[in-house]
Amino acid sequence: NIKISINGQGVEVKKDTSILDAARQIGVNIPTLCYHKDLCIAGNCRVCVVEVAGQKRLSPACATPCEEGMEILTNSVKVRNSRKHIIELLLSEHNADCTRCYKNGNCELQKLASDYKIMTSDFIPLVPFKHYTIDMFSPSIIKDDSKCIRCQRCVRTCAELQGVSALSVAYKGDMMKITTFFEKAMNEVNCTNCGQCVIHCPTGALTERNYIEEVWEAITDPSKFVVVQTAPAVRVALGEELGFEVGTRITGKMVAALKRLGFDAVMDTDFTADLTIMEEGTELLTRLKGVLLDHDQNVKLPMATSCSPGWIKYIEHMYPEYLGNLSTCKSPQQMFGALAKTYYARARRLEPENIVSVSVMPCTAKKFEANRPEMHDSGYRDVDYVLTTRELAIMIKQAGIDFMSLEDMSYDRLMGESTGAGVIFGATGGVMEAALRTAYELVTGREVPFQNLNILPVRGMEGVREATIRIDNPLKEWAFLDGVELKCAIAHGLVNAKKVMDAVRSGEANYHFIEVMACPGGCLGGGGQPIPTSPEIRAKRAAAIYTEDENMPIRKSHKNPEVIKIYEDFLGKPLGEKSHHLLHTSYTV
Ligand code: HC0
Repeated sequence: NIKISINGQGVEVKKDTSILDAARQIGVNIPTLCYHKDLCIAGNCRVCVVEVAGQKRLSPACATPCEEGMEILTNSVKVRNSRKHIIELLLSEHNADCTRCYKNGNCELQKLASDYKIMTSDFIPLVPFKHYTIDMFSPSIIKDDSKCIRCQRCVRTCAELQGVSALSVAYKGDMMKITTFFEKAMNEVNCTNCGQCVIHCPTGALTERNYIEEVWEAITDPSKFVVVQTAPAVRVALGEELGFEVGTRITGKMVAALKRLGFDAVMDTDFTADLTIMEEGTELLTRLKGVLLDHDQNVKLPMATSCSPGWIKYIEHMYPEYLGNLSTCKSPQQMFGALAKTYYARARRLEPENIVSVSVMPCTAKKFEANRPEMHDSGYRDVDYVLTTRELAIMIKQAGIDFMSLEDMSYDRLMGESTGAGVIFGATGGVMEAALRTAYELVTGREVPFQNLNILPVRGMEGVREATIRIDNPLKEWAFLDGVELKCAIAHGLVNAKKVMDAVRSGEANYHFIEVMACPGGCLGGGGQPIPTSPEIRAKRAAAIYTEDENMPIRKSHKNPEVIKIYEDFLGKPLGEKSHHLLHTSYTV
């Protein structure tokens, strides 16, 4: 440990602690812009400058390690003047039309300008004299260069967390900009639509493409029957936008709010998550049979999960030769959409063309997924509009609903019943855990004891995790699996997916089953979730998901009564003809 002083207060810190972290340790907040806990240090915005005794120049607190005896001032006149100048300079290049900005109220630059009471404009505003691009071609993300402060958080996010590098820095000096390959539109490059850039952008330069008005219109149209589904990870994050502590579960209040908003039926993506387990689990067993028993060269292993649309886009761009390894299952969102306009329509005697299918997702890539040409198997567009968690919070606020005081309500029936297995889809490793709970029982005919339902090796926040499950004494039908060690891998954040896929490609890894979620932490850290994000926030949301699972009366997908019913009444059996038509697809580049 070393001793330093901050604003005259002595503090002991570990060697190499940054001045920024040392100050936070004693409750002194130094403002930042380019700094983000998820990312490497850039030190380029200079907003966090501090004065260190004996040094002529100010030092960036995020990029300066503490040294023994350092005397630091975080709020001297010199620091304040410099910081104000930097904010003014940033504002002179920023389209500060705040009242008309989508990020109004949740913009870090706006907050800084407010905290430092920037009332003057000593610098010539550049915005009126420059040509800026506003890219609105993507169904998921809007990129508005007039709001960009060139902090490069998005560039680092796309490279470091996702290994995609769709965004990069081009040109120099005042021409410098954040752009794509050959300055193409976001939907023409290798962007996966994950939206991690959106939740790491401090301003309104990157935002989700929102469909709030379209959904309001559908709700108020008396000829439309509007169904809404909510993804597993929304219930542990929506509360953050509406006054609750991070990690609060608000499932019942969310359902009540959706009913108040005027949706005709409020249902649960977790139901189709359970259905996915039935379909994907059966597909895995069929593939294992094809390889291990029939030695069929055309059957591909490892099988990879296919529910994260950012991951699908990534594999299409980066590993197209492995497209055949993706499970043919559509994501639960899309299964839900296809069933809403077929199974549900038939049961409720509704005309499918009058059904508007809305989903609330923690994800911006789900907007892209719903827009894919493959997703019309109901005969219509399966999911009409995708709202993020943030968009739902906006609608709740617009409707004047006092969210805190809402009484809990339950999902509507038919496609609203779910299990703990469906809930944990929202956390990295959750699909794997849910699949293992069901596959073990189907293959062995033995029940997983309640105390063994938490499959801990697949949980956690390590970027890549591996687990081996040995199968002993299976039922006769699965005798070829006796003694087989099922090798599984889990990756979250596309940079980690790359590690797994490179190991598969080089032959270094011989997995049977891989789960990939495009976003750090899985969907709970999705690009449509409340801002800010950080490792601590994601850990709290994950804990809430596992608590939700433990509180569910049924925790295995194959025990979901509505899943059993849909096979009896409509689908027949997993991988049957109807399932094949409605619930499965294949992707081509
Ligand atoms: Fe997910 Fe999903 S779990 S991708 O992370 O599988 O977005 O929450 O809705 O579809 O169920 C996101 C979350 C979903 C889907 C489910 C899967």
